[in-house]
Amino acid sequence: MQTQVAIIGGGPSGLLLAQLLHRRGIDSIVLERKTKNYVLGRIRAGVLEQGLVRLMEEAGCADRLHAEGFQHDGTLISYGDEMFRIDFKKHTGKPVIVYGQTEVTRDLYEAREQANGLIEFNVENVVINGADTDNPHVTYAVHGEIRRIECDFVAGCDGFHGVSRKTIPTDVRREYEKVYPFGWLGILSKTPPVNHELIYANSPRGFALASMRNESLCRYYIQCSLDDDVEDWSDDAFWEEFKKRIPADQAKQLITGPSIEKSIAPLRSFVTEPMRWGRLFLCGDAAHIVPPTGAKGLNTAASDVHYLYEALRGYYETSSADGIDAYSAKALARVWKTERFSWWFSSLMHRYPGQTAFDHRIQVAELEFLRSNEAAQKAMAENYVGLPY
Ligand code: RFL
Ligand code: PHB
Repeated sequence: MQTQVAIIGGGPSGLLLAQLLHRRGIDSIVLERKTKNYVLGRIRAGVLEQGLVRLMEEAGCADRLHAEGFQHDGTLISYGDEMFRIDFKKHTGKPVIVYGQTEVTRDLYEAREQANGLIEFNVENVVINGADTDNPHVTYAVHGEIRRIECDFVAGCDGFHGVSRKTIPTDVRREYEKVYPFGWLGILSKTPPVNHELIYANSPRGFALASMRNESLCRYYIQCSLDDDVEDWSDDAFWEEFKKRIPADQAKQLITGPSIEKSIAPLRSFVTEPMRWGRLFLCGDAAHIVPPTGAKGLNTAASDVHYLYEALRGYYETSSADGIDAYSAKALARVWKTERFSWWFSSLMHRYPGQTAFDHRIQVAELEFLRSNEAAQKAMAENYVGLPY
């Protein structure tokens, strides 16, 4: 088979890139290791920056997002029973949109199907060959049959555990990592949100987050130990712990119900450099991970897709390699700023094992500064709604 861009990974990065390229007449094939239902079953991000909304519009996939997404003009931050609001609209003029990653992915799959875009599911043993030459090709197996794609470029959109990053030789690749000593236990439940805005809570018992998908579907998280087993957390135990971590007046109005999904995610900051090797480009979680505090993972994947889409358009529409040559540096400049924000917000909101009384007082002082200082609120709001690209 032959295509212009071979895309490894059918998550949101790969699908969005494929659909954007398609609208400009650039051909691609997406290779996905799992089934479509498996990909759609992963409950992940819930907060979209305007940049991602704009890309979904350009991809022709934003109708449902506009009809069903919720505009949030601010967020709530609590410590103990104190709570304050960061007003995004006032400080930046921009809101964020609450719309699940599952729905973004579903809309993109639908668009790819309507456009008869080729997505190969259940692929195994993907190997990227000749990425440092002018003629790369990708081989893979489906149901035991070996297949081969000749292409101009390879987009590595295959997440943290994919093959693309590992294709870049170790003497070229530099990795930066910070692993946090806790995880997030998350549940999804068919209950109305405790508040119409998200609550990020720093409590003496650890972090909690009240998020949502719509007016009858909630996504709540609590900081947990990395040794915890999800099977050991009953719904009742989750609700009891969650209530203790949000302000008492919020806990009083919390409506609980059975969970329809429950999982534990570890927290990590990770960046690989460079994000391009010859004709291979890394996008999204394949190149970097942020802890979920601040909702930046999917949104940072979207900014990579934007830079790569512009680079490939430049190549095919005006025969310019400038965008391609600048891709890694441009993407990384923004990635590191979102890494900093996610690390800062995580450090402010969680309890760390071994944290001293001094460390805690510093957290409270910083929260009180944020509560009372307009410049600090503006900096927080600018990062939360998304840095420009
Ligand atoms: P994905 O979604 O991991 O998709 C990669 C795809 O590649 C496939 N794959 C392969 N295919 C072929 N061959 C191989 N060898 C392959 N290896 C892997 C995989 O099956 C998969 O389908 O990466 P992508 O597209 O870059 O998207 C990134 C986002 O999924 C991720 O950044 C976010 O979910 C992170 N995240 C959040 N981001 C936000 O912007 N806002 C949020 O509110 C937010 N909340 C979250 C999150 C992530 C979480 N978890 C569980 C990690 C909340 C949580 C709990
Ligand atoms: C979510 O709704 O899953 C979510 C929202 C905000 C975050 C992280 C996750 O910071």
